[in-house]
Amino acid sequence: MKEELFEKLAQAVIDGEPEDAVAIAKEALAQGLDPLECITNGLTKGIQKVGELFASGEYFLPELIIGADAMKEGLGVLEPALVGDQKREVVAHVVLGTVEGDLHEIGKTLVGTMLTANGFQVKDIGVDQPASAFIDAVKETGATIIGASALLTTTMLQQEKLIQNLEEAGLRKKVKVMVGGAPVTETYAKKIGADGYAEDAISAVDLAFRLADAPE
Ligand code: B1M
Repeated sequence: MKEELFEKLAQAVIDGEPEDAVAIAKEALAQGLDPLECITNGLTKGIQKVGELFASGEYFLPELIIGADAMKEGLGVLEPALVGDQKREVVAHVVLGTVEGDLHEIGKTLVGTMLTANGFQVKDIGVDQPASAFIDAVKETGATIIGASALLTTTMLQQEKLIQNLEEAGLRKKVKVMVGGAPVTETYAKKIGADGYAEDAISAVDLAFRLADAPE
């Protein structure tokens, strides 16, 4: 039953059916399924398949867009269940965004939701954000962690630029930088001088706790 609902969620994304994604996500929650499992084993599996079909030339940009829409609508139902309404002390302030030239928002937003659910105060500055926007947000919020997401091999170079600009602004020692996104690797993160790399939203939370030097 559980597996069947995960498959239906994935299929709604593959078919680009936002209404189905919403209805199935609601049904899954009503049945008491874990929202994170629904995201990772359902919606994410679906969007990965959409990515594969796009890469192999079977899907084109419109399918990519409607698949992402279906995923976002499903997340709209599941993410609030993830965060809950628990009140607790702020672990650390985080500025989170997708780097300049990059419009991919789903993974970044999921990382933000998971951080929020775990007690971080997250300022999500959105997608296609230049280094200066991250720096302005750090100055505004006093954040001690920056999270920079990149989904394209071309835009991951902006993560390095961000670190260089932080140095130039005299902020590098005050702020830890975590990087992530599909093409990013641990090796690349080390090469550009980031403080950490996380493969997915769950490990991003573990990493943020380490960077904040706080107990989980
Ligand atoms: Co785009 N796209 N896309 N796309 N897209 C990819 C990334 C691609 C791999 C597809 C493919 O060819 N198989 C490919 C990149 C190739 C490359 O550079 N190597 C690609 C391409 C080529 C493009 C365009 C150039 C297509 C075109 O126009 N011809 C274009 C670029 C636009 C731009 O950004 N300037 C483009 C556009 C789009 C859409 C706008 C249509 C849409 C995004 C919609 C949106 O976000 N609102 C889209 C989508 C949906 C994808 C795929 C299919 C799915 C991305 C996604 O949402 N995944 C993607 C294929 C793929 O990744 N398999 C693809 C689900 C999400 C939960 O996972 O984002 O990986 P992900 O995030 C994960 C981890 O990476 C990690 O945690 C998340 C949760 O587990 N993570 C972090 C992410 N950020 C993190 C930050 C952290 C830590 C962890 O710390 C700060």
